[in-house]
Amino acid sequence: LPVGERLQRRIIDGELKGLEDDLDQARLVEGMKALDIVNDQLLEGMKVVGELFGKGEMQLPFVLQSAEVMKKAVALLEPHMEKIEGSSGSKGSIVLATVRGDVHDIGKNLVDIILTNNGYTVHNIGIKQPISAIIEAAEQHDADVIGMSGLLVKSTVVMKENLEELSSRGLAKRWPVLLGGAALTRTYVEDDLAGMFDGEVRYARDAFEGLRLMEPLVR
Ligand code: B1M
Repeated sequence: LPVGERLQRRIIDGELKGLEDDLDQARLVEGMKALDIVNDQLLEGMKVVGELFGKGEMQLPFVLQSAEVMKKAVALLEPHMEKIEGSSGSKGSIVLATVRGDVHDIGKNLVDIILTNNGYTVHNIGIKQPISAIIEAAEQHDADVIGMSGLLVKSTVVMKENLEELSSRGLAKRWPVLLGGAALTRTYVEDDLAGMFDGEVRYARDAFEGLRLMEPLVR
């Protein structure tokens, strides 16, 4: 198999052994960029895992193994990702969390890496975070933006409740909110949620859209 397909296969099979060699080959021999490896190969593999799991053709412990390979691969690639060199100071800051009840953090951590490498300060407070903890962190760090991630359909409801909580505490105008995660849709965020929230809420389909949105959101 070509190395790209081999990497996809590793994610699907949860196969760690030889991962580093394949990543080196992809980068150094095939000349693939670290971020392209993530987007074009690793995430493609993860998509298949999600489909298999959704159809009941893959059991949870194997999904977990796939997630481990994904995490390891991202960690190995991270030092090779393009960074903005010599940018003095931070372009702004964000508190990043996976919402209450949700453990999925691969996407959130990818957002962390992309934003950090591009000059933003990221306070990544982890998974299963209630809105009270998110607000506390945003206050403590005087963050410019609140970022919430969640992959479960349930999490889209939690995000709505979180926005309501920000509103009821009079904090809706204090932080613009960036939302991302597979169960969200642009219409849900930009029509439904934006319609009920008296602050600013934006949807990012992927980490790069998150990066592009940071500049207008940091004020
Ligand atoms: Co779970 N899981 N999972 N899972 N899992 C999904 C989400 C699911 C769609 C799979 C399926 O059924 N096909 C399904 C949800 C169904 C639903 O809600 N309708 C599901 C389920 C059901 C569950 C459990 C309930 C299973 C169970 O226990 N029976 C359970 C949930 C536990 C909980 O949260 N309370 C569970 C557990 C797990 C594992 C622990 C095994 C593992 C997670 C490991 C980890 O994250 N540490 C896992 C995995 C790996 C997946 C799939 C297969 C892959 C997710 C992933 O990492 N994708 C997933 C299927 C799928 O998504 N297709 C699935 C790669 C990642 C880079 O993408 O996070 O979407 P993603 O991030 C993207 C964008 O969304 C965006 O940027 C990233 C790309 O650039 N983005 C942001 C994300 N956050 C952002 C924030 C931003 C901006 C952009 O700004 C703030």
